Amino acid sequence: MQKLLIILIIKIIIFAVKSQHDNIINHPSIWRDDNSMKDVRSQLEALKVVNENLSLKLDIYNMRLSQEMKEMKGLYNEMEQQFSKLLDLNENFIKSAKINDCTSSIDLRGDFYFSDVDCRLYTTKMKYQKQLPKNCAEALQSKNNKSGIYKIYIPDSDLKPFYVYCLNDPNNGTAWTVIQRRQEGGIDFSLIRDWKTYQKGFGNLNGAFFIGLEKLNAITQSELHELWFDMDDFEGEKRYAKYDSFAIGDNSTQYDLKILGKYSGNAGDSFTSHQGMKFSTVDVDNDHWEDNCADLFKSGWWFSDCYESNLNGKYLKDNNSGVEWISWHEDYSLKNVVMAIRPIT
Ligand SMILES: [Ca+2]
Repeated sequence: MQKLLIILIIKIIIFAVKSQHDNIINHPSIWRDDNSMKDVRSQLEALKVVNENLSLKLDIYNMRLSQEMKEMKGLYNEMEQQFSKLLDLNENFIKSAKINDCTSSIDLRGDFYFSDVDCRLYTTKMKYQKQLPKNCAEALQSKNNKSGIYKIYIPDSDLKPFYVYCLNDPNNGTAWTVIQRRQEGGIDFSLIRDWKTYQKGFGNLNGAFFIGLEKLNAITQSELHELWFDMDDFEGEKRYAKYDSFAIGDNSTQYDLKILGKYSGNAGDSFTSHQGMKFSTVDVDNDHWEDNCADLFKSGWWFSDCYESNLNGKYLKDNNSGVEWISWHEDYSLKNVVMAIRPIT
């Protein structure tokens, strides 16, 4: 009986172990889960590799993009420069071709860098300038010969239209353009005397002023002019000097007194000795003296060594070297001076 019980227990144990084994072998979900995990892992690994490759490619694309952006920026800058040059060339071309209307300009210019709007603005400006008088003779003809300030435009010059004081001729002749005036009060010439200031001009057209060497050159180069000095002293006497031709050079020759014709008048000739001299200022010494005449006399003039006339000198009321015309008054500063020019008719 005891033996039989032992056999029964053993059989129960064998049955239990066998059942457990069959349970493991015959349960498919455990195997599938394990295989899925493996699949997921391998797919993850594959994705990692793909991701790394994509990241590498992205870096390469970014590098190329950055390089191309740099090149494009360089090209863009170069294009801007070329475009700016084209505009300048076009402006010069329009000027040199003397184009008067947009139709002819479009025919001549090519049509890719100068718009019709630009052309119309340009030609409108040119038409406006051409309507302006070219000198005081023309200006006063249209204003019943009334002296005063007028805007003029000198054709074919580089100067924009500018204002001048036009003076009616006392003998009913051609009007004069005043280029310099000295009188009591107004701007102090002795404080304003460097080269650039004399180039540009200074003072008040209704009072004391100097027209400026650039404008004086442009006017006297446009037509042959004559020159008139009209002067008063403090004793109430009036005298004049005239020269039948007058022109000065440009900046390249330091505005030299290039042309000066025959003298006439009652003040004496105190300007011919300056003929051929370059203009001098305190900062540009073109005179023939070992020191600087312009600095000594606080003036800008066609000094030689130093002067027979110095009408841009200091305004003084005593007998001294100031606004001076030696052939009339030596060591004497004049009260009023007008320098004026007009085209020779
Ligand atoms: Ca000198």
